[in-house]
Amino acid sequence: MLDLTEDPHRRFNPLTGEWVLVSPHRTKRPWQGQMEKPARPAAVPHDPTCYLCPGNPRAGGHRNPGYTGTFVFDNDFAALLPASSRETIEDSPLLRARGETGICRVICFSPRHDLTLARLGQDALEGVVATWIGQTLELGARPDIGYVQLFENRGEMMGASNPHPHGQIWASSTLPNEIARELATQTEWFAAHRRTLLGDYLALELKRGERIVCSNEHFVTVVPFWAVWPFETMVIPRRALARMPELTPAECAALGDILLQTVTRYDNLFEVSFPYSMGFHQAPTDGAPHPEWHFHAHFYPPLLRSATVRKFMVGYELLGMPQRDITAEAAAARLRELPAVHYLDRE
Ligand code: H2U
Ligand code: ZN
Repeated sequence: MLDLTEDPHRRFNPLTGEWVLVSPHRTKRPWQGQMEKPARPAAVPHDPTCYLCPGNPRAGGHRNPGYTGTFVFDNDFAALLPASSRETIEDSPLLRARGETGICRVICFSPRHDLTLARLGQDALEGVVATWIGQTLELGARPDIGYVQLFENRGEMMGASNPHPHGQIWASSTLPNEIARELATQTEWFAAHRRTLLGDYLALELKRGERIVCSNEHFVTVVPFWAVWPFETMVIPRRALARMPELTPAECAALGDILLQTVTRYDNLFEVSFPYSMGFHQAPTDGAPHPEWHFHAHFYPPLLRSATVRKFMVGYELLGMPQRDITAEAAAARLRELPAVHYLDRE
């Protein structure tokens, strides 16, 4: 009998169509490799050398206004440009290239240099949600934008360049790989069942409970059955909706709340500013309704067993397939049992 808590096995990710190798018996191996230095939140509310703080200069001669809520600007080092060539070059079927256009922006979540999403407070978080919605509407309405990716890189370990609370938007004319994959799998599921893939998945998770981290009236955070990163989670709305602007006011508030609950637990896990890449997956902004698409967020955090030992995607994972040691159920149980109050706000 296969024991998912002990025996090596594969788990299937129905959103990407890929498998992950799970090796639960390996969690006890010793670590003599690189140790990360634990991330501490910035100490000062305003840093005169920070290019995201209000009133400070940025690259390229721009200066930030004295903003008080969120602040969005065009990335001074944009990876995509709105007016570049969209030409196709296919001299050979083995040498194919296409020009890609788009718009990249930076969102400051708060004027406060020393805060993170976990400590912004509910009102400010709802302001961030409103900004994400506004940007999705504005960029998604453009005929040259087919998809709006909202994301946050947090912590040096994930490549964030600055501790000031901020996220990015990359809006592209074509669909990124992950979105193309999720579109295909969700379309296929909807065609077969007339319900969304993630709606059916969430119903299963709610029945079993073992991978649920936290929830509220409108959202649930789970460690997905097929998680690759040790403490990977997904935030899934109970109602199937395709894009962020379809959230009702009550759902917007609930999204702020579930993000707060989720990142607070992350920070409490090792009592550090927990690094991750997170982002929202919404339907393409092609004007179609996309009833198959179930809006959701992914959190991909790299930390493994302490604030100083991280997971690397190397070796077999690069050459074969992703692998994890701690099971999704064990990771969910640890996150679920953590206090809901941030460790820095505890007496
Ligand atoms: P990350 O911390 O996730 O790298 O995001 C910061 C972004 O800010 C990064 O994409 C941009 C970088 O290009 N940036 C500016 O647009 N202007 C600046 O003056 C510095 C950084
Ligand atoms: Zn700052």
